[in-house]
Amino acid sequence: MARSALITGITGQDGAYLANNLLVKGYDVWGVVRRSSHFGVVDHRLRWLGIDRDVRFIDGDLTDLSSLLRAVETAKPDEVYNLAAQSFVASSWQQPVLTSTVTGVGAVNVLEAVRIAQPDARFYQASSSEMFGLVQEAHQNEKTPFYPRSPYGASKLFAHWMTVNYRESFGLHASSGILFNHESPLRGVEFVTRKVTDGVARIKLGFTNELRLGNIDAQRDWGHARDYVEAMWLMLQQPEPSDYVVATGRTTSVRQMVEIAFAHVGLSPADHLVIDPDLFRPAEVDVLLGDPSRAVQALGWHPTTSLEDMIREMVDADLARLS
Ligand code: NDP
Ligand code: GDR
Repeated sequence: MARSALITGITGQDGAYLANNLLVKGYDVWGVVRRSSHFGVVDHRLRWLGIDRDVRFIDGDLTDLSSLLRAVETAKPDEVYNLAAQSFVASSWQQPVLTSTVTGVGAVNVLEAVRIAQPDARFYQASSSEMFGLVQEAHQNEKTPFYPRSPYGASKLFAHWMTVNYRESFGLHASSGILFNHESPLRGVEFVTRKVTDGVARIKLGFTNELRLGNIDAQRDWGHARDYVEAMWLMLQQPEPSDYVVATGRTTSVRQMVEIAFAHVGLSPADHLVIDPDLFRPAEVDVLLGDPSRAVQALGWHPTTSLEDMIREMVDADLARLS
């Protein structure tokens, strides 16, 4: 019998790539979707990958434990991936209570649903490098102390520790992937890489002449979402649950990433880039650089896509979409 997986956040970037990955592996894939996402408004990512008809949807919301219990009872999943979140760091200062409720407490609702209705299921929590925040070590690994710098980071840290707690208290096979930034043509346009590739494509096609950004000195360890969802799956195939850092081991400034995107279409940022102080955050995570050694050694995982290739792929996808 085919194994089954339940994904929260299936309409997001990672949810779409993970669903695709699991379908290729032969899983029955179920997705929790918010009522507001229905009627083709948000499942465009699944359609882009050509899998919108291969996934079974269940109405639910991370803030509603009863809907999550029903989802778990219906799907009877072997694996549960909790990817749903208010995931945009900048918005988390404007909506701190919502972010805490969905990104933090929401994860506990999913853990509770699994514990009550399907305690043998394996559980994945989407933890984040934002938990490291104010970084005190050059490379961040599983032993690096946490110091979140936003309501989002603090909410993810709560969810992370609750995942560890459920593993140790109830014996759940609950793993947490501390994933560094990962992008793709399916990335939300509010995040900086996609904002840049979409903006560069618009400038190239003559729709606009400027691109407004905030702090371009921030540095991130950027990988491709397609590679990172494979790491999620690998974690749940291990006999013992654990926590893993998933990263490329290379950090690049926003400024350098912008240059790669403009160069791909033969333009220069100097002619189009505007720094907008309103886009700076109340507190910044200046530099992130992950050490994925444990994931490489224990999971046999490694990143396959360079930042340059990924940004070019994203610019080309945005040019095609806008044309
Ligand atoms: P997205 O923002 O693209 O997707 C978020 C998903 O969560 C969407 O499907 C959204 O549904 C869903 N969602 C939001 N609120 C609720 C709610 N109340 N109930 C149910 N579903 C909800 O995120 P990504 O795909 O980029 O990231 C996936 C996860 O990994 C997130 O938890 C994110 O915080 C985390 N993460 C991401 C990283 C990255 O670089 N991408 C790095 C580290 C961690 P809807 O379509 O209805 O809005
Ligand atoms: P991040 O991603 O906050 O790291 O969280 P984002 O792409 O939003 O920002 C990255 C860096 O770019 C700087 N920046 C800008 N960011 C945005 N969005 N828009 C701008 O105009 C802009 N100008 C400069 C930011 O200040 C920041 O330093 C992502 C999310 O996917 C989280 O859910 C996830 O947990 C982390 O990655 C790891």
